[in-house]
Amino acid sequence: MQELTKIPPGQQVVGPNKWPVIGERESAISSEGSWTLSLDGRIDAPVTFSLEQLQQMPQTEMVIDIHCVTRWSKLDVPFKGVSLKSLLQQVAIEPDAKFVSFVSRSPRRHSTSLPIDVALQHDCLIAMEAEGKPLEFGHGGPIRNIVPRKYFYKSVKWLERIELLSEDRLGYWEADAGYHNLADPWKEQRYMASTIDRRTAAKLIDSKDFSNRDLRSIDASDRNLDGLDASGAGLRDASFARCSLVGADFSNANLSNASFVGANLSQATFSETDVEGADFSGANLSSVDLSDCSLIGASFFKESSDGPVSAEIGTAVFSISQLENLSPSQREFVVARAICQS
Ligand SMILES: Nc1nc2c(c(=O)[nH]1)N[C@H]1C(S)=C(S)[C@@H](COP(=O)(O)O)O[C@H]1N2
Ligand SMILES: [Mo]
Repeated sequence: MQELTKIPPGQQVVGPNKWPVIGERESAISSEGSWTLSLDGRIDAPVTFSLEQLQQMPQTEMVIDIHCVTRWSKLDVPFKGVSLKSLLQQVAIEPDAKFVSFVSRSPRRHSTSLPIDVALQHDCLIAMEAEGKPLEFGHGGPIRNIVPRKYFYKSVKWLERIELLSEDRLGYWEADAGYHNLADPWKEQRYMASTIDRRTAAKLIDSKDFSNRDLRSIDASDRNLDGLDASGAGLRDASFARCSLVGADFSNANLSNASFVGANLSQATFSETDVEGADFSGANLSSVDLSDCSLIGASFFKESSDGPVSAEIGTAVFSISQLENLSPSQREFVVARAICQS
């Protein structure tokens, strides 16, 4: 029972020794040259530390639960590094500094931000080790920040700059994908409110054309949307609950965290579609090919108070390698029923 209380609502625990890589990939990041970490912005005299200097500072160990917004969690992961607090104690912060932005050494200058007091309350760790080993490059090594008790998008990989700001500057996922700036997994603060008003949403739903539009968090539930064109659409957090979507085209769409609960998706197209964290419980997936979709954190059944709600997946196609990224119980469900290709 105690383990259950560690899992925030809507999250599932990954299999043992599994740690998915999310967002930017190591292949896009340069590991050339030495790694440094700068503290600048609203600071009297900016400083730059080398990796070796950081390694020689007093190290803090911390065990945290990782909760990704795409609904996977990895519990009890030990990290080691320098506390943000101890780094900030080494510089003279200007009185108007209120926010801290963690900036990544990556092509898109990935970043995320927190109010300074929140960052300190949450015991942010500038981590250089995970699970007793130097942090792997794929997981943001040699230096990443770790923010306990927030969704994991607040924990920037390949950290090279800590910038103090007088006003907040939204991070990459927050500005680009509408991720919630507060990111509390216990309150399910996954996305900001939808940006589309009801009238625009209703018009688009009538036209059955969502192609290449950004319609994050749209509520399209309980509709007949047979033949919908949603190719290339941004549909994170969208609700298609109980819709009829026969033959709909979702190719190249982003359906991260979308709800298809009880929807009829027979013969819909999911080609290179991102369905991370999407909920297909109770959906009809007859003849649907999900073999090249990103499935991290997706679910195909859930237990409800009225018993299990299962997707119909007898004729759906999955690829074995993608199934690795489901939680163990979801994977078992799919493997026992669907067509699984290597
Ligand atoms: N530089 C950088 N940091 C990032 C991201 C990213 O795309 N780029 N993605 C964030 C998200 S959404 C998550 S869930 C975690 C994933 O970390 P992991 O790949 O080590 O699991 O990194 C976070 N930090
Ligand atoms: Mo994430």
